Amino acid sequence: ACNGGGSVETNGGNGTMNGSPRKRPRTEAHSKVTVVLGAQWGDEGKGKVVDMLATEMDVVCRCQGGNNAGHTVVTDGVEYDFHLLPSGIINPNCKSVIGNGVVIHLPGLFDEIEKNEKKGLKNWEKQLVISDRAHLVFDFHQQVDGLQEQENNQKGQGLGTTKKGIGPTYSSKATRNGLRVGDLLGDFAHFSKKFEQLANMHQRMFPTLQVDVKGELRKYEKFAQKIEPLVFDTVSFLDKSLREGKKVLVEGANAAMLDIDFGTYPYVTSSNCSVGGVCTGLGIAPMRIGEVIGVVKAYTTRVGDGPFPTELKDEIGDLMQSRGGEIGVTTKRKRRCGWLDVFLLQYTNMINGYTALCLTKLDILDTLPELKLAVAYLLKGKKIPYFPSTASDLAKVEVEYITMPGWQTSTENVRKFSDLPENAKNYINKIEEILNVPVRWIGVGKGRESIIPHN
Ligand code: 2SA
Ligand code: GDP
Ligand code: MG
Repeated sequence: ACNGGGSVETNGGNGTMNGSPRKRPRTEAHSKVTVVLGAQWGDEGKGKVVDMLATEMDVVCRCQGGNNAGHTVVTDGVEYDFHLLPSGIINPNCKSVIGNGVVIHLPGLFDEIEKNEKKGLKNWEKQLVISDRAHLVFDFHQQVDGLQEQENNQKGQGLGTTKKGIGPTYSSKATRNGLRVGDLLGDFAHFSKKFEQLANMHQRMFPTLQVDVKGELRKYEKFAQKIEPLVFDTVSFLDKSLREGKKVLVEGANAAMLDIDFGTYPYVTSSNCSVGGVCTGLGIAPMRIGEVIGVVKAYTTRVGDGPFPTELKDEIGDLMQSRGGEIGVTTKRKRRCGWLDVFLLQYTNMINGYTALCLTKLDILDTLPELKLAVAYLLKGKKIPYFPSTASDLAKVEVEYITMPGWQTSTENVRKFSDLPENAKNYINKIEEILNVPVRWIGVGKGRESIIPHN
């Protein structure tokens, strides 16, 4: 599938260096990649936005995270939840790439496929492409995730992970003893030896951990056969696709505030969920990134532990939680809710450079008489010109809000921006104005059809 060469050509004697023709890079009509990223703490509705855009795409890719993610897509009345599968998979014309930056739990992947086949997913074998460089999540990584959480909880320091083995697998990757898809498809004796060593290492760290090495290896021998036809070098696959002018979409998982570097460390996931993760998680050069669409929920939610300055622990927070159906797609935990934090969005915009925003779940705010937008943080009574880097500072900030009147009218059936209530338009315009980024779409319901374009 590789089309590596051919990027330079002799430029017909135009300019010579030491008498020999100078070589100039050929300017090719490469397409640019469109990126969809979570701008808050996740669950902004990325799945819905990806599904909407996928109808015009040739390739949809995941670049980081694993089956901790839960992306909901509702089409023709059917609700799908995707965890490892890119949300483009239900679009029959799209190739779906799981890139090198993703961590894959193969039992979870096949369960997910089976579950979605029952809902009508077809022909996934023809669409799914898996990177040979992606790391494998083993059951023991998931068990270790649970044991670490248990230990941390005893110290009152739990992170509230999804227990999907994400942290332990990225740890194995960073300590260079992880196993990749390519290792599974290579010499199985070598894979078996490395697997046993990795399992033993974790058993030394967690003496209560039980691993049936032989049983696991028997399962993985079967998985190797099952995935073999799906595995490719996705770097050259994507390079070729872009050179051919194909439309490529990248679906970010988790979100900027869960980014291992820029999020609310240590209450973060273990990958780069901001724009840099697109380049490293797929092998895509920065110059190939075009649109970066930030998905913003019209209020803020967070699932898991960690500071949350605009959190509402009152009846308004409860209303957002229940009207918004704010329950984790992977773990079924209740999501914490609060006012929209525009100061936080300014920070994630610095990192991701959004070219446009999609503001989702506006309909959830329909009943509120007034709304607040967080516009600044104060520490020791002074406004701070940066986003705090430590969880302890973030837990201490005082939030400055502006208050806006609500619209108290249903927006569920609105399909044109001009038909939105004036106060809803004002709310959207205020967000655009502070961030200086256009809100290109507004979500007023779960389905593909309930997105209002705003040009
Ligand atoms: P992990 O499991 O190591 O990645 O957990 C670390 C933190 O990252 C948070 N996290 C998430 N936050 C929002 N949505 C996620 N996906 C699921 C969903 C979550 C669920 O779509 O609802 O079902 O609970 C997700 N995945 C990870 C996590 O809560 C920790 O705070
Ligand atoms: P993701 O992780 O960013 O893909 O988001 P999730 O799927 O975890 O959570 C978003 C939830 O909100 C899902 O249940 C969606 O079906 C739902 N949703 C998305 N957009 C809208 C919207 O505009 N209005 C309403 N009411 N629900 C929405
Ligand atoms: Mg989600």
